[in-house]
Parts: sequence; structure tokens; C-alpha cells
Amino acid sequence: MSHLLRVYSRLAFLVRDDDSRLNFAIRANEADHVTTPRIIAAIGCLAALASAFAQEEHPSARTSLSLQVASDPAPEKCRRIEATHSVFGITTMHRTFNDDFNEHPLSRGKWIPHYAGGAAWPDARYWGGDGSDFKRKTAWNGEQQIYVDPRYAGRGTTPLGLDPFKVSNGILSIVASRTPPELKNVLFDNEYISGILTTQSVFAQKYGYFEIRAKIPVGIGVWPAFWMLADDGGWPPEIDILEGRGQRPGTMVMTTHWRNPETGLVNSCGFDFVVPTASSEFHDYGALWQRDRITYYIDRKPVADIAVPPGYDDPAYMIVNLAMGAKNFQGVGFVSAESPATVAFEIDRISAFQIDP
Ligand SMILES: [Ca+2]
Repeated sequence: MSHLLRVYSRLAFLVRDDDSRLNFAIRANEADHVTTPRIIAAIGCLAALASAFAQEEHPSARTSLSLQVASDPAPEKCRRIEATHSVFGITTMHRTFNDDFNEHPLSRGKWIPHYAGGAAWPDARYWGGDGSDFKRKTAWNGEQQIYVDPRYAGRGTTPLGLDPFKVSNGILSIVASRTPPELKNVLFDNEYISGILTTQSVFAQKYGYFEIRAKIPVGIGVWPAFWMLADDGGWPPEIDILEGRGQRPGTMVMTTHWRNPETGLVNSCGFDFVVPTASSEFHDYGALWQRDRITYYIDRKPVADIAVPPGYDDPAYMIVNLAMGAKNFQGVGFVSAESPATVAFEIDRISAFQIDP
């Protein structure tokens, strides 16, 4: 899921070298001279310093986890880990964050329903008015939804009471739906309303395992994602643990993004994976960030890894969202008359673990 800062990074060119791998190239000097979003990010960061690394609130709920990790040297370019791969070690971890979604995701302060930026905290949380869509969509991606929450006022100053987050039987549904015609103007003419949840300023962690258990929704323009960004607001790094291509049911994408310090260009490496029941059954999708490698997992089996690229220095926070419409990400497309009137990204659980010392 392309990051907010890309809105401000003038794109030099985009190279698509095959169906499963994207290379984004942005002129480093242009990206680095953009000051506005970095200042905004710094404001958010001050708040983040006070509360980052929040721990699981119920120590009794601590659980442990062991995962297989390839023990041969991690490659600079991402590789698939096939079933025949024979060199594995075991990494043990303990849980540091968990949400089973037994209650509304905004009820306990674990999640923020928008990107950072746009106003000083804590007022930014429910900020409306012109310009507030800045932190409620990623315009560079051509997204056609706006992320709302019950406190969001859109162009106005009175909360609209729109809630894209539904909880039932321990399942969170992030629901995208066509924007009611009478709210089109106040919601910046976006075709859909939908939801995003991030742990920026609430939970961030350097190293460890980050996992979602979810069904991946499908349909024209449907673009669900679970991903990570640096808590200090810098970009990249970006770890895309799960991205769905709404027009390709049964596949999902896992991608690593970084900036090459020699060329200044942003590189990406990742793969599509076939999960035939992805839209109808819950599966676990995760990424383990260690000192030497990032390993991607489906149902806790390693499926790909890559040496940790340059720039992975700061703790990272988690993001889960259901975007509608994409102009750069293959297999999603712009919303059309055939796009679902409502579509749900169903999530059973999101967890984080830290590697045992
Ligand atoms: Ca659950």
C-alpha cells in the first residue's frame, strides 16, 4: 500500500518489470526536499514518543510463538521459500500486542482511524474541515474512498457519525460502501466511504512478528491491506504483509520497499501467492523482522524472505485498511458500476510478537 508521503513525492517514473513485482522510482532529491509532511510527521512523533511500545494490557494473556526461519544467508533480492527448502532454524517469541476484535476497535485507544498529519495532536484525531482528507486517503494511489470514523466531520465541523467498523462474534469487518449522495460534497466527492486503523503513536516495535488473521475481499476496485511504516514518519521503509488484488480472487501480495542509498531510488521486491480460499476462509498472514532478514508467512509457514534492506532503523507501526480504487496497483482497477455496493474486509485478529532475547 503506497504511503501517504507519495502524495508529495513527484513521481519520476514507474517501472513494472513483471506481474508480481513493482519498482517505484522517485527522485530522491525531490522527496527529500518536501518539508511539509515531515513537519507534520514530527508533530505526530512527539506524541508517539510518550506512548510508543505500549505493552499488552493483560500480562496473563502473554503467549509464546515459534516460527521456522531459513537459516542460510538471506538474499538481497527477495526469494520464494519453497516446500523443498531444507535449511531452517526456529525463532521463539512472546506476544506484545493483540486485538481479537471482541469489541469496537476504537473503544480502547488501541487504534487510530486515519493517517498522521494535518493538525496537532490530540485534536488531529477527529479533525474535519478542508484539507482533512489529506490523512484519510492516499491520493497518489488514485484511491476513491475516504476513511471515516464516527467522529469525522469531513468538510464540516459536526461529526457525521459514519462508522465503517462493525464487530460481530469476534470478527471486525471494515466495510466499504458507496458514499451517500447527500454526503458526497462534504466527503470531498469520494465514491466510497471505508475505514483504516493504524497503531501509529500507540504501538510501534523494532523487530518481531506482525500478523493478521483475515479473509481477503474481492471485487472491482477492492484493495485490502495490512502493512507497516516507520513510526517516525519516514518513508520508506514499508512492509506490505498483505495486499489483495480485488479482481484476482485467490491471490495475495507480500512486498518489501526500501530506498537504495546509492541511487536514492525506492526499490520494491515481493511476490504474489496463491491462496485459493483467501476470500472465503480465514488465514494468517505475517512478517517476521529480524536483524538479518524479513520473512513472510502464510498460515505460519515461511513463503519468502529478503535481507533487511537499508533504512530499516526505526520502530514500525501497523496499518489495516480497505481501499477502493487504484491506478498503480495491478489487479484492482478503478471502481465501476460492477463494484460491490458494500464490501467487508473481515479480520479475526491482529497480533505482534517480539523475539525472545
Ligand atoms: Ca477474533
